[in-house]
Amino acid sequence: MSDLYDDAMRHALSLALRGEGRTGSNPIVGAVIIDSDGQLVAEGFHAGGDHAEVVAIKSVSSIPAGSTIVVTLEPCNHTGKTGPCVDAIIAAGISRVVYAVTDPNPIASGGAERLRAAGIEVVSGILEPAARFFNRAWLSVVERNRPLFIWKIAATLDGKTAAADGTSQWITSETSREFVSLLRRNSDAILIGTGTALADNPSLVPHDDEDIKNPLRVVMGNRELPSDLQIFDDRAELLLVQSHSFEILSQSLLEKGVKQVFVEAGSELGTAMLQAGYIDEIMLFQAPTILGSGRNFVSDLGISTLTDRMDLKILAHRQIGNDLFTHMKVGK
Ligand code: AOF
Ligand code: ZN
Repeated sequence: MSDLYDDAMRHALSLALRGEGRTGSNPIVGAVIIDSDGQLVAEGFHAGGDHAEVVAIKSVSSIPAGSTIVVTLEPCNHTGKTGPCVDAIIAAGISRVVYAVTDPNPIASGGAERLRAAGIEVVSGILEPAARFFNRAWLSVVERNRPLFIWKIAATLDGKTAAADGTSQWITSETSREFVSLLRRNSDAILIGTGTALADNPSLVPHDDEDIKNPLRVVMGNRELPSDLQIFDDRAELLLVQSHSFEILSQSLLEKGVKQVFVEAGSELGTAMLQAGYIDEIMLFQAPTILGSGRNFVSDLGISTLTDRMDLKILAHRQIGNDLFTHMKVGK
C-alpha cells in the first residue's frame, strides 16, 4: 500500500509544482484521488483559487466509495478565502486521507483531527521531506516569519561576474539564461540593489503573458534612481526599499504576500545579505571560462581564517548548455 501512496504522492507533488508563482502568499498544493484499486479518479492543484483538494473533488461528477485522497499538505480546517477542505472531503464520501506535511499554519491546522473524528482514516508523513522542500518558501514564512531568499549568480570558473572593464554580457550560455527566465517566472519577487538598477537598467519582467501576474520587482538601496529606468515602467509592480535594513526588506515583502525572492544582486548587496544571514540558497550558473581579473561575485565577508569559512550544502547540480548549474543551501 505504501508504494501506491508514494506513487500517488509523487504525482500530487508534480501537480503542486504547476502552481508555482501563482499562489501568492499561499502554499503550493497538489491532490490526487485514487479508487480502492489504486486507479486515478481525479487530480487538482492550487493555482490561487480553490484549494487543491476542492479542485480535485469538483473535477468529477462522482467519487467511488472507498476512495483515497492523497494530498501534499494536511487538508485545512478553516474558512478563509474558501470553505474548509475537510468538510468537502467528508461531503464527498472519501474514506481515507493521505498527506505529506502537517499544516503548521495555526489558523488552518487541526484538519487530521477533524477527519478522524468523522471516521476517516488518516495517514500522514508520506514523502514528507520532498513535500517540505517543495513548499520550503511558504514554510519559511509560516515557521520563520521571513521569505526564502535565493541568490542567483552567473559567474566564470574563477567567480567573476564582470571583466575588469565592466563588460558582463554574456558570461553564461543562452540555455542557462532561458532557464533563469523560468526561475524568475516562478518567483514571487525579484530583488536587485540600486547599484545594479543603475549599472544594468534591467526590466525584471520575465514574461508578457497578460493572464499570469509578473513577479514583484524589488529594488533596495539609498541611491537616487532616474525615472526613465525600465523598472519604473508599468509592466509589473515595483517596490522600492530605501533602506539597508534586511528586517525592513523582509517585513515589506511579507506585507506584499511574498514567499520566495529571486535575488539577482551584484556583489555589494549579495555580500551584505550573505553576511547578515539573509541568503538561504544559492543558484550558481558557472561558465567554463576564465577572466583572472574583474569583479568577484562576493567580496570581503570578514573571514580571515579557514575555520570561519561559510560552508554550503549541494542540493542539486547538472550541466545546462555549456555551463554548470549548482543549487546550494547556505549552512549545513
Ligand atoms: C491553499 N491551497 O490547496 C491548501 C491550503 O487563505 P485561504 O483560505 O486560501 O487558506 C490558506 C491556508 O489553507 C494555507 O495557509 C494552508 O494552511 C491551508 N491549505 N491552502 O492555499 C491549498 N490545501
Ligand atoms: Zn483547504
